[in-house]
Amino acid sequence: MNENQTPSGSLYGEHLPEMEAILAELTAWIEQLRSHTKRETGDDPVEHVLGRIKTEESMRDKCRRRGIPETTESALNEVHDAIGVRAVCAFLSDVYTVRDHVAAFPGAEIVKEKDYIRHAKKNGYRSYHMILKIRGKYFAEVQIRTISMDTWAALEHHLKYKRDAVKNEALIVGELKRCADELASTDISMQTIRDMIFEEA
Ligand code: 0O2
Repeated sequence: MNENQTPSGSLYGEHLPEMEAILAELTAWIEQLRSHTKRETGDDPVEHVLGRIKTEESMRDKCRRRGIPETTESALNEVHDAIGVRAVCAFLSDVYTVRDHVAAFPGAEIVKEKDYIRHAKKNGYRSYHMILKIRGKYFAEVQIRTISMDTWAALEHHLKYKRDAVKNEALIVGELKRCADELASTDISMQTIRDMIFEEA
């Protein structure tokens, strides 16, 4: 998900301005949590937030992969990540703090939630995913994860596109899984240390 990607717009048609407004509001909502928490505790629960409207090309690709027509109806109602936000946090507990805050986004209903942190995918992928329906009309996907999960997902994503060109795919897949599990274990240790430091004496 690249920041500031601008779609050419024809698939989204007249809906694009409202989608962009929702994206800006959702991002601002998370920024509000950051400034509030920083004021209250001195800590920032989020390292960075990225938001994008899925490019037209990427939306058409996704429709083709899913065997659905490349129409506004598909882009708005069948595919649920035309509006996408990713929040990256330092600590596991922050992921769930952000989750609760996003769940309270005005006008949003949670239509799907997947905790790939407590239930990691077989390849080692970890992240918290939410699909929101906003103002009863527009879907948005929010991904919330730690820095290490984010780094891992970016590396694994390259494999998806290079699969035919890489040698030793099985070795790479195995090593990625090992790294994912080690990173998950480190995330838990870091959280434990943080909790101990902030424990009331
Ligand atoms: P793209 O090209 O990124 O837009 P579902 O129908 O809900 O069961 P779906 O739609 O795949 O399954 O949703 P899921 O599993 O919540 O995944 C949504 C997005 O999370 C993916 O987008 C990826 O961006 C990311 N993601 C999920 N699994 C993996 C993974 O194993 N590795 C990495 N690097 N990212 C992952 P898409 O749909 O792939 O499309």
